[in-house]
Amino acid sequence: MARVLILGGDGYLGWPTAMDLSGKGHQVAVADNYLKRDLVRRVGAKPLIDAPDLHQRASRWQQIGGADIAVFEGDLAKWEFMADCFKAFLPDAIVHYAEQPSAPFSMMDRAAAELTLLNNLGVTLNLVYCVREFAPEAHIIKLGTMGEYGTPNIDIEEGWLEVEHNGRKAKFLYPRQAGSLYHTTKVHDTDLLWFYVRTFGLRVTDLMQGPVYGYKAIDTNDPGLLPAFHYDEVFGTVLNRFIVQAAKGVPLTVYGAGGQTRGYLNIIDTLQCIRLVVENPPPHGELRILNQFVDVLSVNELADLVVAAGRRIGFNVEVRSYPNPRKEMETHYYNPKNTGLRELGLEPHPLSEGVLVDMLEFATEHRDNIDESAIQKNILWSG
Ligand code: USQ
Repeated sequence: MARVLILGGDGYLGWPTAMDLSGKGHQVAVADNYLKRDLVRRVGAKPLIDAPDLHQRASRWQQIGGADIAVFEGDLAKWEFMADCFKAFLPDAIVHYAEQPSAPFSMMDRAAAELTLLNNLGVTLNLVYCVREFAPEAHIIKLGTMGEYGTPNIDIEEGWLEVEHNGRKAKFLYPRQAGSLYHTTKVHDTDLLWFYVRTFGLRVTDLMQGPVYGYKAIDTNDPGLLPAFHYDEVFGTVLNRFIVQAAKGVPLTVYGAGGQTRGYLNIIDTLQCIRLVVENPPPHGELRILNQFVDVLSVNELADLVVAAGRRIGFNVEVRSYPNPRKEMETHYYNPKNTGLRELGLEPHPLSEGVLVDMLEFATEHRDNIDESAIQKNILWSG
């Protein structure tokens, strides 16, 4: 059993990861400064249901029989705070979610771009040095994104590409061309980690994750333990947004032609992937890159699935094409590999009508909380 420190433990994925690992017998600590809550407020949005703070959630977890989850509140971009967390907890593994996670937020204006760049890279650099100074055996598990690769016109490999040039061969990081400043900071993270793996001999897993959907990560109906579920334009991922739009009776917001294709996964599978990676660390001096998604779908296909699931429960879901606020290819080749996590033992939960109906029922139950004005604010990539 490992001592796992979760950076960004308050987020949509951070808190569920904490409960899941704790429930499986690992000793868990979470660290966060509630930056995302603050940014969500700043853009005039809120989650579908309010999430209690980390101390409250950790004590609810204990009340339902969970083990102690240690809570550190503070800014991980500040060296002293992260160093104190490490000295107090001495982790065997660190799951790094502590980044500004929204592509639209990073494209809002100069100040948002600066916050995204400085926070995301600052936390990653502090993490590298904390591991070197206080926990040199520890395994860094970094959440990257499939968006690092962009949408190239060739197959997407798992992190690396063999190149043959003028009769000689070498292996490089797969070429990256991100589509937002947020995604670009993830590219920078990967470069930074690869540099320090080569230089300090760290052991790192960099997970290229696609957009996540779902509201229920572990088997509890306690609303205080559910993930913070966002549906606004800035912090909601596309399928979670479509579900809330369908529950509210507003048309689904398909951007442009809707042929944009990504690799999606249920939050349940995110937790499974993290657990498998925690329990199977790579050797020192290795940067292991794994593509973390289950279903490859276009935005149009997602919308069609939500329409069909809605019909099953008597909803008449409308779909509308909006002028695309982003700069991205709207029809493109997309063939990413994802064998690494299956080899580690991932048992995927593909997207099904049953899952969509369950999500629609959840959103409908909280329909009165849906703020229609947060759904579409039109943050233009071009400024
Ligand atoms: N989209 C729509 N309508 C909407 C919202 C999105 O058509 O109302 C489209 C977008 O244009 C895009 C696709 O759906 O083509 C996915 O958008 P998204 O907002 O679900 O995903 P993205 O902005 O790429 O970011 C999300 C998470 C981020 C994570 C990333 C994985 O916010 O933290 O890294 O998914 S990935 O997309 O693979 O890079």
